[in-house]
Amino acid sequence: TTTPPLKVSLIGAPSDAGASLLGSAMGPDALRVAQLGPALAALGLDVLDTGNLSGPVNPRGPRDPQAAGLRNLPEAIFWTQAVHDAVWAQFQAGRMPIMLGGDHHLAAGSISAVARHARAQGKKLRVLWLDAHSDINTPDTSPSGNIHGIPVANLLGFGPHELISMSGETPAIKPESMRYVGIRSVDEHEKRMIRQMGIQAFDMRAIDELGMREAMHRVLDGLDDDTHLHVSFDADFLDPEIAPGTGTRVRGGATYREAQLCMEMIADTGRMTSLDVVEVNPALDIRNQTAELVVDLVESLFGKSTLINR
Ligand code: HAR
Ligand code: MN
Ligand code: MN
Ligand code: MN
Repeated sequence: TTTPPLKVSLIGAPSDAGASLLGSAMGPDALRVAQLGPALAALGLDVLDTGNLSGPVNPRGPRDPQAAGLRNLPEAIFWTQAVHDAVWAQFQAGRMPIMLGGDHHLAAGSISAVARHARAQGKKLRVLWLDAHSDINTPDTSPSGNIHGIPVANLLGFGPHELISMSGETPAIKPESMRYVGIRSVDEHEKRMIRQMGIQAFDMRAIDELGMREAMHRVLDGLDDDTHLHVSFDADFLDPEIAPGTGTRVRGGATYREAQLCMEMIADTGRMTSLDVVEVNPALDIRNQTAELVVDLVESLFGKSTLINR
């Protein structure tokens, strides 16, 4: 007997409204140029590219006192809702959503839909946040006013009402669902928030000390048939030497081999049910190498491996 192919849907979300440096809005197309769809199809997946959502451009707004000091809040609200709706629609169609950003503010939309889906199925949720940053500022604590620095707080129920209520009035996720991997640029207020909420974090120091293998073993511990696994992959998780095409580079990120092992261990669980790929910025890249690297890693996330054929 043959198992039917996994059905995945690419959802382009070309918005950089959450960032100060423009260009991640071209991320979905950079990933298409790097052959994301064909690469996944070659692994045997049924791939549907739903194209790009449309919405407002980044108006490069100032910090707005009416929006608790955030920039571009109306645009971020529009995009977050659009992404929520598109991700929800793909779940309804029985397909696995892959959201292509765009900057990371969009994950408040994708993951709120994932949480709604998990809740509707009576399942638990685990979110892996692969990033240099913890993205858990609140409007009050954000040093920049950039909304890509706040989506984790939004998902936990902190922030402007429109960014926290897509999936209902209760917070989309609980702190115990979250796992950080690779963080190394965390603001003081964010550290306090992570500690207060008891969020499990494997920062780069933990990865240095434990190795990626043991870190991922712990991150993936306790997943079962009743758990939805979402991966939110920010390109700046990777070391900037190998992934220069992203807006907020932080030295000391995951090496190529560390990132491969991380992806392979997630694939081995067979439990990933949704994915974000964000912060690829071709305007800052050299010959699309960052998108190409990200595609290579996403292939590993879906089980491409050196020796074992599925
Ligand atoms: N922590 C900083 C801020 O809130 C920088 C956030 C940068 N965020 C991203 N996403 N690139 O991970 O402004
Ligand atoms: Mn991020
Ligand atoms: Mn980041
Ligand atoms: Mn390849």
